[in-house]
Amino acid sequence: MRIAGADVIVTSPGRNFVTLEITTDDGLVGYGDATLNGRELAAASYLRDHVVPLLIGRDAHKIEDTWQYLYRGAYWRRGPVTMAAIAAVDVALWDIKAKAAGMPLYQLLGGASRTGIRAYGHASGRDLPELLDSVRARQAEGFRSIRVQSGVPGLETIYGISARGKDYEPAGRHPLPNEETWDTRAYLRHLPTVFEAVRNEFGPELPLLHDCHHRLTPIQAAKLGKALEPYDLFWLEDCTPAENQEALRLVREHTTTPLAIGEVFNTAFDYQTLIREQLIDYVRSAVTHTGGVTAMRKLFDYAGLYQVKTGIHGPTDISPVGMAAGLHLDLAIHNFGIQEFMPHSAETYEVFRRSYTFEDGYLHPGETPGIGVELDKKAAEKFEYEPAYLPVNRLRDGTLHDW
Ligand code: CS2
Ligand code: MG
Repeated sequence: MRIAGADVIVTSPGRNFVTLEITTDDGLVGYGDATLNGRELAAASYLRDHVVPLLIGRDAHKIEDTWQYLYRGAYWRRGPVTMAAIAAVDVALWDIKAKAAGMPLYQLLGGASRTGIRAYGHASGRDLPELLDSVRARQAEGFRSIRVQSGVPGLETIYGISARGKDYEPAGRHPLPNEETWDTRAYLRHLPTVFEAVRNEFGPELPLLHDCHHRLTPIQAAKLGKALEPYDLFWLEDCTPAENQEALRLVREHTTTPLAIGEVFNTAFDYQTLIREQLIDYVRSAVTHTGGVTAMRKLFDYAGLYQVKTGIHGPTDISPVGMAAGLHLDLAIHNFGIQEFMPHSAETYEVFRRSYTFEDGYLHPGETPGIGVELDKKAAEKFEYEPAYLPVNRLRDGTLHDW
């Protein structure tokens, strides 16, 4: 089975997505996601200009060899653009292989290790009453594990907080990135009071998560982890920027709050110290940004040796194609932890027809052969690409800070 064609589709049904469509000489079609939020056209060009010409005529069944050909063959390794492009090819080829086998992808990965995929949803509020309402709304939708993000008094707009009743979407369609203001001391003072109130309201059972979004120094992260221990978090995410893996050693020495990290990582090497020294509890990579199913499987097996579990990144900037690929891994691997799930908009689902389901707090990829997501090209054409940027973050004195 040879690759006969490859097409890069950039569409914007509610937000921008980059999708690779691979067709084979016997008529099978596979999809892969290469969406890189705020830098979409770089991934699209990498695919169109540098990868598609290499794919035509290759054996579509040779997934491992194609992965190595694109990774080692480029000479220039790693990085978000390269790894998103490789991921798109890899997922499209797994989609095709599973369709050729007449099986949902998870069967090719070893079969189901569980009946459903525990998912967490996002609750947020500018103040406590709004946040408590938001937790109740997620529970009403069926979520049994909930990420809690709260506004901080004195700060106008911050990461993770949506306007009342609206879904959170950080990428703004403005000519320049939005500017947000940040004050770490105010955040560190406020957040434990928020978790105390949420625990008082919802009791000890509900698994609660929180995302620091790379904003703290190691000692600040250690302090926060310690302060949150009474509220028994499921995890504290991205507490430090983590380019420096050693930072987590200091955090780990001071707190038993479980740590999750890695949504901006691209390869297993970004986790090498973190996993080997058991400095984290969950790996947060997305299939889309870490080189696809082939690379994620290896990363997860490596993590499993050290009792580190998974928590695949699942925001709306992972397309339903990338989401579905992750769900097949979630179902098949042994060391699954939890899956993030931010449902996409109705417009997005109009373009990406999916077979995955969410019911009673659990996701399932469905039984359709392949990954179970098809792109409707006619629908995609209606939504033209619009430049969008993630916000930037500044301290009160104007210093640029991690967003
Ligand atoms: C995130 C994302 O889901 C998460 O945990 O941190 O919301 C992240 O900000 C976006 O994926 C950025 O594109
Ligand atoms: Mg995050």
